Amino acid sequence: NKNAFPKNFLWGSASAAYQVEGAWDADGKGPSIWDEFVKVPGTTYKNTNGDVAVDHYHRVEEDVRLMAEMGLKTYRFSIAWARIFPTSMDEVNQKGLDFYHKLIDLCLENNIEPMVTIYHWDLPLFLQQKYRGWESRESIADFKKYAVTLFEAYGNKVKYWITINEQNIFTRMGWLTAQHPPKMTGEEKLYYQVNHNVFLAHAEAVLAFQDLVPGGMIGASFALHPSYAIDCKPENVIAKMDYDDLKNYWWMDVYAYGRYPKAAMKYLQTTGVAPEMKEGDAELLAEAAKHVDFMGVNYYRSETVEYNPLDGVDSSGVFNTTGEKGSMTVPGVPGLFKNPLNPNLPTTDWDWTIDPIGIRAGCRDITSRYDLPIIISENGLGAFDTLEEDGSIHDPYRIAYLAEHLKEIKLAIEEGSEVLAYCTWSFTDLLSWLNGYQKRYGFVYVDQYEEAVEPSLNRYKKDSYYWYKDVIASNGEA
Ligand code: BGP
Repeated sequence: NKNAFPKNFLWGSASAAYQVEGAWDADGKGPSIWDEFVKVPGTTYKNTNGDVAVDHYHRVEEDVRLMAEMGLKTYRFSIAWARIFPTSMDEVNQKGLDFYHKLIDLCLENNIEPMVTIYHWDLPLFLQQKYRGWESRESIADFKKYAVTLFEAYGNKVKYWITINEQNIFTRMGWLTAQHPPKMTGEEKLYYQVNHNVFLAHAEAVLAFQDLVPGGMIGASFALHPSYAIDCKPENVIAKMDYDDLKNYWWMDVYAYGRYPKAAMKYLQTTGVAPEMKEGDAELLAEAAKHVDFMGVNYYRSETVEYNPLDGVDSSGVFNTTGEKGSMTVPGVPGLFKNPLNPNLPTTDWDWTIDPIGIRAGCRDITSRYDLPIIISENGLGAFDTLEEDGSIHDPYRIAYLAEHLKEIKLAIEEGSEVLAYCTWSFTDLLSWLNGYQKRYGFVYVDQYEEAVEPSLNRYKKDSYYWYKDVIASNGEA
């Protein structure tokens, strides 16, 4: 089992602009759809928002210093579109560009490979107001313009680029379950159309990238939920196939092959919600797919699949946003499948199944189906942490979660998967979109949570910080 991880393996950690930066209107930044969304009472846990977040915008030197001290090899972060284009696509905000120059330069000075996510959910509000954002095909050209601006600004410093983060999640929560902006429920037709538009935007960016960032690597990051049929009843095995086509391959096939899975498309055509494709769309998607360099995988949990009769549960499964175990409801698509909890696996306080083998199953499937390198762009455990009086945080549960997953990634590599990077979610604690600050993921504890009137925002290293430091130093052998 020695040296499964290649010598230049990118040991990393990830974040997203809205979840860490704060400074929501600093230096000319415009509002994003999230800045607006969180102001509506009841949308997030205890109405938490990212106005201050963990103030990464003002503490970027300190945060990168902590990364460097740990020996981190890559830092994945996202760029806030509304810092670059605050109020119109015709005017670039230089101060916004400067902030990311500073962050990127700090990383490079410390031998940390910057990995940029172009879109991690914080669409500029003016685009939502102008043409309803991703619902309009106008978003495609605007996203391309934004991406090209970034390639031109940072292309000579940044090698790794992720176009879109978890398209499957923000579209589902935005148009099916009303948990994200624009807060719509059951808008299936729009949901598929929005996805189609985002695929085209991704494709345009991938193609523009080819000339602007020679030698760079580009792909999309997807929230992968590898699945198991709940048992061997044939209808449950078919349900698993339906689940995979509609919930996994619908995205990965487009990124990797430039086409939608056939059975799923047939099904959507029968139910009348298939996306409308214009002439040239199929060619554009197929062309871009040839230039995708890796599959970005965010992995937290697997799903279990059971046949769901026509009068069964619908997809508006309610998420547990409080950390009260057992408050999640089962989601599903009537006539196809539902996703009960796996009776063989433990869950977190937020009812997320803990399944290290799932990450290996996912890598194996991606390798066999697409033969693409893999970047694990997120993996981590959201948990309650306790800051002790002496400033220590003992998080053996997080260490165990990450260690178990790394063990399986190692096996995946031995089975033939080419894994380039592993980014934990997250480096510092940060805002969990719907779950507030109490659901913590970081190696670094940040004193910031909903109850604190004036949180100090001080940083404290958790036990997991020292553990990951050893993992990196030993290239995964610790
Ligand atoms: C992913 C997102 C991240 C992050 C993570 C943890 O879906 O890409 O932005 O939030 O999940 O999720 P949560 O904060 O809901 O626990």
